Amino acid sequence: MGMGRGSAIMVLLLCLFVIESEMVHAATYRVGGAGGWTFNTVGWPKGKHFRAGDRLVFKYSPGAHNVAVVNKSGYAGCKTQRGSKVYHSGKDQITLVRGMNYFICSFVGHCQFGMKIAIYAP
Ligand SMILES: *[C@@H]1O[C@H](CO)[C@@H](O)[C@H](O)[C@H]1NC(C)=O
Ligand SMILES: [Cu+2]
Repeated sequence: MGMGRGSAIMVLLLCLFVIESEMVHAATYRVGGAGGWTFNTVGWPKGKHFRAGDRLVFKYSPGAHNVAVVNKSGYAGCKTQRGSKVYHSGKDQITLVRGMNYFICSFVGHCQFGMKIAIYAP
């Protein structure tokens, strides 16, 4: 008893639909908008609806800033933890993981001047 040609096509279409809807959800954001990754970016995520798999692009002058991936306490206390992943190319692309994502600039004082973002990605 085999599948009819019609059902095979239906299954194929369903697969394509599932793959495509996952791709459609992945968006790319330039952190900080036109100004890029700089001071007072802390409010930038507000009002945006991120999803796990979305990509953030951090644009800044390399050497002047960086991007450190930290946890909640690192974010709150502006501390880059030992073992944190630190990006410094000036054009860093980071994919959001499910849950909370915290990023700070680890140059002295920058995080305190709002160079930090916290993003929830369901
Ligand atoms: C964050 O990371 C530090 C260093 O690894 C750890 O001591 C601390 O418990 C972590 N905090 C949270 C809220 O996960
Ligand atoms: Cu900085």
